[in-house]
Amino acid sequence: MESHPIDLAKGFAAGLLGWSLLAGAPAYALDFDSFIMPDPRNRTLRAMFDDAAALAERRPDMLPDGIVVHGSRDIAAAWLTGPTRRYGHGVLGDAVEASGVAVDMADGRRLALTLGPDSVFEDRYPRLADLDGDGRDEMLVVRAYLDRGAALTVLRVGEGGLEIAAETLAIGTPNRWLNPVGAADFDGDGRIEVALVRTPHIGGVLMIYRWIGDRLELIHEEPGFSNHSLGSRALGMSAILDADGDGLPDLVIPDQTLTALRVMSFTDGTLRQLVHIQEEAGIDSDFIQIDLDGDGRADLAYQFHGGMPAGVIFRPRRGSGE
Ligand SMILES: [Ca+2]
Ligand SMILES: [Ca+2]
Ligand SMILES: [Ca+2]
Ligand SMILES: [Ca+2]
Repeated sequence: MESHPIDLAKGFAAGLLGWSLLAGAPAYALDFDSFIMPDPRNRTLRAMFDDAAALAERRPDMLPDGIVVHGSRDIAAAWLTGPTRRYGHGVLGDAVEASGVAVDMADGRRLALTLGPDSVFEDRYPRLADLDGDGRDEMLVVRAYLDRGAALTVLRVGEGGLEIAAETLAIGTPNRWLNPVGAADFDGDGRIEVALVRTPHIGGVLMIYRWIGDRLELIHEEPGFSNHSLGSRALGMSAILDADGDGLPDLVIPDQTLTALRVMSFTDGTLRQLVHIQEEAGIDSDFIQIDLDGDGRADLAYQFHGGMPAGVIFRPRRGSGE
């Protein structure tokens, strides 16, 4: 606690809850504390939620509100390029979207890909992830077709440069969007799954996919989620972390009201809610993974509308499920 930048001693804890898995499953329990941060002026917190530093890093022909992401594998940096107004949807704060993506490779090459006129990247940044375990990064980017709405696209570095490797089916209707949650091996079978929320503003559905050939194949879907507030530039309103301590990554995603968190596991082809955390106001920021109680495991911080910071500390307890 002493080494922690946030003074939790003044915070108040609420919502302590025990939970046990169904009979026959390994017994893990998940407790949590959810609390308002004691001091909204806390500099460390403010710095975490302020994306001014991220926005200050620019590249040629970059999307105005785009962010440069940095990788540690073969892709050193990636960003969206070619601002265009050809898709007048504007759910991310303006109607300027990207028509391309560029990367700086670790070996010094700069590669780029430009979409045709029938689609844009309706996103702020590519997400780097090694989806097939070959040690090289792929990129997940939201692509919106002018005539059929959004799809999630996997880009990779091929022999001839950047290429589109796989894609979900598009939603099917113009001006329908999706927001990625991320990629992880949720069920521990050694293959990476990809999660997103389809139409987060109008009845969000959590969709889980696997990359098979040139497709992202849908393997599970469940309604009752949202991870974006209409018009907001915050796209990271969700998290992937091991909340219950069973060694498998879980999904933390707000419900449709954006006033509660749903902590979900996805194992054996089944999505289970580990816990539901009702908050005191609407959440309106990226989720920041930070170890709030100093136990070496990630917790979450976020902000309510108006900027009040809040947090959730996860407290997994092995073997206490019965
Ligand atoms: Ca890869
Ligand atoms: Ca898996
Ligand atoms: Ca877990
Ligand atoms: Ca912790």
